[in-house]
Amino acid sequence: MAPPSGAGRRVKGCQIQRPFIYGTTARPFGEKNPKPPGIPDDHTHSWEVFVKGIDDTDITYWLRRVQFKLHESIPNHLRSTYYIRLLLPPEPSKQANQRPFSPPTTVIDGKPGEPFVVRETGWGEFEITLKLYYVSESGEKPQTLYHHLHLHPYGRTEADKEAMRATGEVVAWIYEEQLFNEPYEAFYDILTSGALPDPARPAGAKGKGKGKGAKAGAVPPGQRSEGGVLPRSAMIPRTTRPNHPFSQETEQLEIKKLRAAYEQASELMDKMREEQKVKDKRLADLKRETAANP
Ligand code: SLL
Repeated sequence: MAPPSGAGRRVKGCQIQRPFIYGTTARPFGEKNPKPPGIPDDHTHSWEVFVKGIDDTDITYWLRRVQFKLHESIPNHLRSTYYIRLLLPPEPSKQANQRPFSPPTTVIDGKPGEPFVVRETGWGEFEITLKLYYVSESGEKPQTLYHHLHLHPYGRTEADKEAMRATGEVVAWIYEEQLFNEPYEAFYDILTSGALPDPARPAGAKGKGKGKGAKAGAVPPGQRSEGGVLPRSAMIPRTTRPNHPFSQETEQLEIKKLRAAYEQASELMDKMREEQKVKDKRLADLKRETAANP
């Protein structure tokens, strides 16, 4: 792809990685999730599909827009979500008992870190196509991801499904890492402009966080947030917290599981090798016997 104007050269031998999450969350309509007026009778669930930063950190400095392609049975099935911080005119008032209008393009106006999201209701599962558009400085072509919308509890075992059912939510989230290979210099500068304090959290109070003057939740510039993640960094949180399942802790658990599986496979292979040896010996004995007694 031609370099964006003014992007300059690429930073050779450099690879920058940024974690993010995408996926769907679905909730059946019922007592805990009452069906709003105007929603068609055959709709059984409310659901959302999203792309967001790990630990809800802002990713709009590298991701500009997400286009969600939904099932064609859904009105305006192509949805585009921009994240631009500007003031929007107030929403037109909704008429009672009418299906809410779903605009094809949404400009999110919220605090940094809010997800690129589409919220919908429906009755069926299908595959969603997510097209990620990067900031122009990156010179990157859009990337397409596919994600199955799960409305019904799933898992390898009945117990897994039951555990998911008990939460009242069907969560299908994927942890992903975006790699930027040899980024253009201008983009490299954006990516590495320094881990910034989260603007949503007030900067560090005087008195080094001690005493009455310390504001609750204050994060001095350049220091880690509670989850251990600095905006504009490649960090993942240290520990798992509610609604933040991807962390160093999860990673360690996965590594442990992989190690255990590897050891189990190695043991099985050793056992099979031993069995093979016995069989080879038996075969050689039989051949010898046959040769001796033709
Ligand atoms: C299925 N192959 O049969 C899938 C199709 C389509 C889901 C699922 C429509 C919602 C609306 C809706 O839920 N479509 O009317 O907006 O399961």
